Amino acid sequence: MDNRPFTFDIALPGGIPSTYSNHITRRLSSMRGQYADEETYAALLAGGDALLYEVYEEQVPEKAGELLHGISIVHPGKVGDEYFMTKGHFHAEIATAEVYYCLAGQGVMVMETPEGVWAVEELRAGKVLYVPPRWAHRSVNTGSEADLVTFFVYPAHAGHDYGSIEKQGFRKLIVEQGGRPAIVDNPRWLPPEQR
Ligand code: S6P
Ligand code: ZN
Repeated sequence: MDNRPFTFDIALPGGIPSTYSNHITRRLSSMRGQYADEETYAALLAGGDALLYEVYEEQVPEKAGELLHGISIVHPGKVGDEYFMTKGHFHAEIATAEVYYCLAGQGVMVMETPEGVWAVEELRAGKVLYVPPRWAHRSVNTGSEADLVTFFVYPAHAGHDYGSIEKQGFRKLIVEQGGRPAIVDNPRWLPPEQR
């Protein structure tokens, strides 16, 4: 691709970009081992491979200096009492940050460092979230009907490291309790010195 400036539109209050070169879809089957309620996960999967989230990206060269950006859409739903969410990752180049801007919906970003320091921040339309270098991040849709739509931008050489999150998940889970989202401990999570 050439390196001329380019523009694109995203219909507000949160839609699909008018142009994009990459569309990533993630279904229930790609989240094996990620939801705490494994029985409900297996039962849901037996009934069909639901589409959990989608990413629309405009591709740029994946090298330092470039910025990758696009739209992430997490659909509403739950596995047991745990809300639909992204897999979550560290950046492979761990010292790279990311900015999210929430365009529509309700949710949270679950984050943690390799040392196990954690944070959960609310996402709602209009909210900007800065994910600092070294913080793994996962978007969770806590809405009952609407998509959670965010615009993201991060260094194009950052890459994705899914490994440690796939093994044991994040330290905190986001579950529905009494009709509201709650932050609870992940029983599978171990501190770094016990892994
Ligand atoms: C990339 C950025 C987002 C996520 C997307 C899907 O650094 O954080 O584009 O890739 O939200 O999440 P995941 O964890 O499946 O890549
Ligand atoms: Zn990221």
